[in-house]
Amino acid sequence: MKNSQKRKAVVMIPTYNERENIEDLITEILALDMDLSVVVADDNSPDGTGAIVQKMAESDDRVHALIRKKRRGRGAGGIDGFKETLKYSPDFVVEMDGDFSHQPKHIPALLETCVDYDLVIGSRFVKGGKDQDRNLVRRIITFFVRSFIRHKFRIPVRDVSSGFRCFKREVLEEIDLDDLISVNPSIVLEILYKAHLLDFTIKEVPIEFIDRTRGKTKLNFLILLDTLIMALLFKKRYTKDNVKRSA
Ligand SMILES: Nc1nc2c(ncn2[C@@H]2O[C@H](COP(=O)(O)OP(=O)(O)O)[C@@H](O)[C@H]2O)c(=O)[nH]1
Ligand SMILES: [Mg+2]
Repeated sequence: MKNSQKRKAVVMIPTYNERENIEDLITEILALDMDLSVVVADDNSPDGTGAIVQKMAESDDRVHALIRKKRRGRGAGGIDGFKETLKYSPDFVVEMDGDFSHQPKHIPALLETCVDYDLVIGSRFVKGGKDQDRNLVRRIITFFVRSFIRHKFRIPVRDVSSGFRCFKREVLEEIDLDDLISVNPSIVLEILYKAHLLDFTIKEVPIEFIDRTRGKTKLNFLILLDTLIMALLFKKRYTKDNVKRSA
């Protein structure tokens, strides 16, 4: 038995309108031969995603539905989702999207590597990683956003915007989830940046990112702009001296 398999991990999935994906995704995650449970942080999706998860939770105590009614957003939902996972005292917390872009088959490698590192990023841009071809406009935009951010933040990570990752519980406890300013997807970078300033060890493992085939992306120009503005704000907000472990 591998090291990570003896330990308990909770998978946290923020969702908004993932009705076509969520049940199959949870089923695939739970079919992995590991001690996993799942927390879905759903923003009261109009398409009924939350109800699907609640129904699964009734018959499987590894499934937990957190239905949020206030302050919708990928970031706000993720923060509450993380807080919920900590209630189950996991050794590890895996974060992933609910649209199959992040494939459950990569979870074992994330967990295994997280035995030796505090934070493990599922990365498209290390050897062996893949980013499925998306439309040219989106690739150009994200290329520039990522280059800008890597340059500005100087984090030794190639895939700074990857939301497929695994934390040792201590990282989430010490990062102070009540002291984060992102409401939207910039949360991914904000948490990574804080973890970096707190000197947690970070490792990337390759993943193959595939485009969603069901449901719609929530990314749009406004969200992208929000991400850039928030990034500039928290770059100013946090320094090595003022970011302290909250434990
Ligand atoms: N809780 C919550 N989850 C969200 C929200 N917006 C997006 N998500 C989820 O965040 C993940 C990534 O979103 P997605 O639209 O696929 O963005 P993309 O992968 O950048 O195209 C998916 O699981 C979404 O369902 C939101 O407002 N609240
Ligand atoms: Mg997606």
